[in-house]
Amino acid sequence: MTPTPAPASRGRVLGLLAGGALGDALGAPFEGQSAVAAAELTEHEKSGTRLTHTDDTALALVLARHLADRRDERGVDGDMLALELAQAWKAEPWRGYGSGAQHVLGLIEAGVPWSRAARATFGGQGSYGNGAAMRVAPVALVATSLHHAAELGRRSAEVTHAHEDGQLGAACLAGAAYLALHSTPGRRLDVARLLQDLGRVVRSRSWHQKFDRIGELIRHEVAPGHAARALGNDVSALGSVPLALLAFLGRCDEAAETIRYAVLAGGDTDTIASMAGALVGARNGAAAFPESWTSRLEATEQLGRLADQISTASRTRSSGEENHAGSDVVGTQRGAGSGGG
Ligand code: R7I
Ligand code: MG
Ligand code: MG
Repeated sequence: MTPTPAPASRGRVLGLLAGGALGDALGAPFEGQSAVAAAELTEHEKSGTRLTHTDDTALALVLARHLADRRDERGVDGDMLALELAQAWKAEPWRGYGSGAQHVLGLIEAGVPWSRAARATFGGQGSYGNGAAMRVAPVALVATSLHHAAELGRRSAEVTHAHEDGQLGAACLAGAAYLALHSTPGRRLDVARLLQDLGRVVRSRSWHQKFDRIGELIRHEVAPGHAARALGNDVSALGSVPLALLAFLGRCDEAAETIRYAVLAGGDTDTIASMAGALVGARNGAAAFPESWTSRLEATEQLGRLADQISTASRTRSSGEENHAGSDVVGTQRGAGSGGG
């Protein structure tokens, strides 16, 4: 059994949270644009305006707070989380929520159990959108193993995203955030190994095919537009989480460049850059981002308080803990083990 890793430093906890918020805010003006010109992004970076976040960060903050408040349980309470997500939407419905998400959260807010609400969209199959993946990274901060991270990711996802791919996207990003958080900055990241590890917790042929493609694209150092065409850059989980992984894995020690790459790939820019930003922030810490960005973040104070709360709790608890590894398998066995490609 893998021992529980040492708790992440406050800088890396904050890096994960702030990286997500930065990617979201820097990508937001371009969401839905098929391509983004470097000059447009530079202009937004230099504008000096406040970096306002969207639904991605609003809901990641809810999940982070949920985990921080329940630090003794180290888990997700589905009923409570569903309600907290719905309340955040109700308080700020203008943050750019997806149409399915608004419907599901509205039902939950009205008292419908999440298990029914999450199936009330898209012909009863539920959403395969990236809305569960975009908020999931904070689970890595309390997870005790890769499997635990993926399982917490899936459980945090199911309250709004009934579709398997919506849940696998969250499990995948949660697992990647866990591996990023416990990687050694400055030391070469073994991309093939990381993708293989993710393949063990995200057991689906279509996801394995994407992991194989990410490996190839990184070897060829492809440009953002090329990566978007090869992996997708849309609002589906399967069409966006892989691109966020690529943005991170291709330049995992360059915090700002990871976010820029994700935004320049176009499409669901706020979400893809947010997911990539959380990964690169988890590896390199908040100080790796330009001060000219972090000083303009809308949620700076909330993020700082959460980072304090989470890192203090994990330090206090760290010694002599058991490994809380969850289920070994996330998702169905459909195509599992094929290696895809
Ligand atoms: O998943 P979700 O919260 O979306 C997140 C996205 C991010 O880009 C945010 O920045 C925000 O802009 O929204 O919200 P959903 O509405 O569940 O899913 C997003 C979109 O994916 C939907 O509006 C649909 O267009 C599409 N979609 C589906 N289409 C057909 N069939 C999701 N699931 C389905 C489906 O099953
Ligand atoms: Mg958004
Ligand atoms: Mg988006």
